Amino acid sequence: MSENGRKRPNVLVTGTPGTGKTTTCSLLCDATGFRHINVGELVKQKNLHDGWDAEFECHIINEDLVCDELEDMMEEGGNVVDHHGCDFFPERWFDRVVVLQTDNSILYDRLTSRGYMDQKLKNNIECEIFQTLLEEAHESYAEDIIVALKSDSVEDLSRNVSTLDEWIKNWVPRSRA
Ligand code: DAT
Repeated sequence: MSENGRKRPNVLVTGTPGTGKTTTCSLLCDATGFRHINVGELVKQKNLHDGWDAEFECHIINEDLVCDELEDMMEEGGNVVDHHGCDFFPERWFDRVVVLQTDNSILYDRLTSRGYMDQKLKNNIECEIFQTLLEEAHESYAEDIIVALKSDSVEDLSRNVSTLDEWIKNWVPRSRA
C-alpha cells in the first residue's frame, strides 16, 4: 500500500501518440487547476535526453533525469502527467492511470495530419493495435487504479474529462501507513 501523504492525487494519462493525451490533460487541468506535465515537452525544454533517435524520430529520454526532475512535484500531488510511456515512473507516484484508446482509422487520420509517415506512422498504429500502452500499464501499476477510456470523438473527450474531474473531486487522501 502507498505510504504517501499527498493531499491531492496524481494522475497519469498515457496512450499511443494521437489518442488525445495532451488535449485531455489540458482540459482536465483547466477544470481542476492541476498542473499539466507534458513529459515530451519537459524533456525538450530541460534537455532531459541523450540525443535524437533517428530511427524512431524522437528524443532518447533519459528516464533517471526525468524522474529526478519530477520527484518533488509528484510528492506534492496535484499533477496530471501526459506521456506515451508509463513503465519508468515510480509506481507510488500515481493514484490513477488512464490509458486513452482510439479506433485505428481515426488514429491514422490524426497521425497523418500531424505529418507522420512511413515507419513512424506504422509503428504508432501497431502500438495501438497491440494495445501496447494498456499492457505496459498493467505490467507497471495495480489493477484497480488503471482505467482505459475511448477517445474517438469530441463527445468521448468531454465525457473523459468530466469522469476524471469527478474522480479527482471525490479522491480521499490515504492515511500514512
Ligand atoms: P496526444 O497528446 O495523445 O498525442 P493530442 O491531444 O495531441 O494527442 O491529439 C491529437 C489530435 O487529435 C489533436 O488534433 C486533437 C485531436 N483529438 C484528440 N482527442 C480527440 C477526441 N477524443 N476527439 C476528437 N479529436 C481529438
